[in-house]
Amino acid sequence: MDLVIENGRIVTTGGVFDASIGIKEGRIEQIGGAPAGRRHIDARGRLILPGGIDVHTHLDAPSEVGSTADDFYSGTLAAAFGGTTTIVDFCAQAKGQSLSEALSGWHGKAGDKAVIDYGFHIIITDPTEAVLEELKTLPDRGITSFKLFMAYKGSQMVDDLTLLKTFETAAASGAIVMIHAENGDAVLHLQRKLLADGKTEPFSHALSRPPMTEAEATARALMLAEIADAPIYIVHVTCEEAVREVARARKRRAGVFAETCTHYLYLTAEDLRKPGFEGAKHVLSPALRQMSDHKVLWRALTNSDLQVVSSDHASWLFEGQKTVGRHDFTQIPNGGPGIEERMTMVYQGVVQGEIGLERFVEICSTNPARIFGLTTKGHLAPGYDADVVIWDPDADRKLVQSDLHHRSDYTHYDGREIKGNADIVISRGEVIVENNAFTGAKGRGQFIARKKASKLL
Ligand code: DUC
Ligand code: ZN
Ligand code: ZN
Repeated sequence: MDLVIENGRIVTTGGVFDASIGIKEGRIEQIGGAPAGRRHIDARGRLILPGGIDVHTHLDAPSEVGSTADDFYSGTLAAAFGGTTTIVDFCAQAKGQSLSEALSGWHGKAGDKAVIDYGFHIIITDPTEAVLEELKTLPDRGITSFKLFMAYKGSQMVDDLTLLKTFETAAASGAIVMIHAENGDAVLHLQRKLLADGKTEPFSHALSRPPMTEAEATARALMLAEIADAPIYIVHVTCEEAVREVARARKRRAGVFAETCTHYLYLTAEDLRKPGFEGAKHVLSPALRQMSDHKVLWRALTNSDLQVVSSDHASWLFEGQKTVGRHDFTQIPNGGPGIEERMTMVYQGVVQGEIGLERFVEICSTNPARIFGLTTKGHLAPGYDADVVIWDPDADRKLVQSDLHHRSDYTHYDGREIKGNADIVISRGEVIVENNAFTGAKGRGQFIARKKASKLL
């Protein structure tokens, strides 16, 4: 073997057990027994997890206030330190661009920078007939998921007919459609009323996007997908009202999936009231909700109404990007960092008794791999990529901005006392994080052409 991990406690969706892992040529060769190898890592007292898979990131994403702070180097570096070994990033089509042009742009951003493996979803912002035709060719190129927005009227928002046509194309070509579910008309109407009343501060963001704007769009998207008999994945579910719609749809049919994001498990709308305009750091869409929703989300993650936790890492700087909206909350770029914090913060759910260890790896790694066609990732078994995290379950530490590796100028969780740490991170058999240092190389990450959804669901 090239590498042997011994004395650790392996965590998979199927159970927790003590065994050695033998790794050869980037893959898991053997689990159990006493393999011999060129290097042995003693994982005594630590957990061995499949590397985290974050299927919702926005690296090097352009906007009117400039690009996100993290490119594919800093973003994937931060991911690795947090125990994530694969991301699926959103490649965003610019208006007038073909999907091929958009994708070659994203390949260019990632190719010589990513330190972990990556795939792309495509965000369709300009759904012309030609683009919808081109969409059919993407699954054969390893792009097996398409994202549409039901919000942001006048820019990315698409109408119901586009939703329906895209669902049909996805179903026929082996892709899954990811939906940002908020009623864009209702949000725009509420934004205008709030601004007319002089309510310009960050808290108005939550008032302009109440839970029903999310629940209505969620229900509509789920039913349109059902009409087209297509698989669907609702991104960033935040609240009880939307979870209820997902749960109802999952009872009706297969192929319905949904995620929440780390911040919706810990932050509330009250965070938008922070003084000094700091509430803008937490302007995320959909908006932050109430403490009671945290419980609902944890419960949904436990009973499988929700299957994934993603970071939705969109690292707009506070200084110079978020502050553009100082006098108008609608101008604050939506999103925040979290790629490095995700695994640790979800692990706090294990510490607090919200979820078990098996469920932790399932929602952070195994399920995202299964839903998005990463067939060699997300599990620890012979034949799988040796993407492995040696996790110290007992590490006590404080999560602070200065320790993180992202280029964002803040973290949502600054100062929180936490437990657990990704001690050693291994990507395709190579140790890339050890002793709190990066030991890999810039650009070592590989593009993963994902398998078609129809083969998996
Ligand atoms: N949707 C996302 O998925 N990320 C950031 C902002 C948004 O609206
Ligand atoms: Zn979104
Ligand atoms: Zn996002």
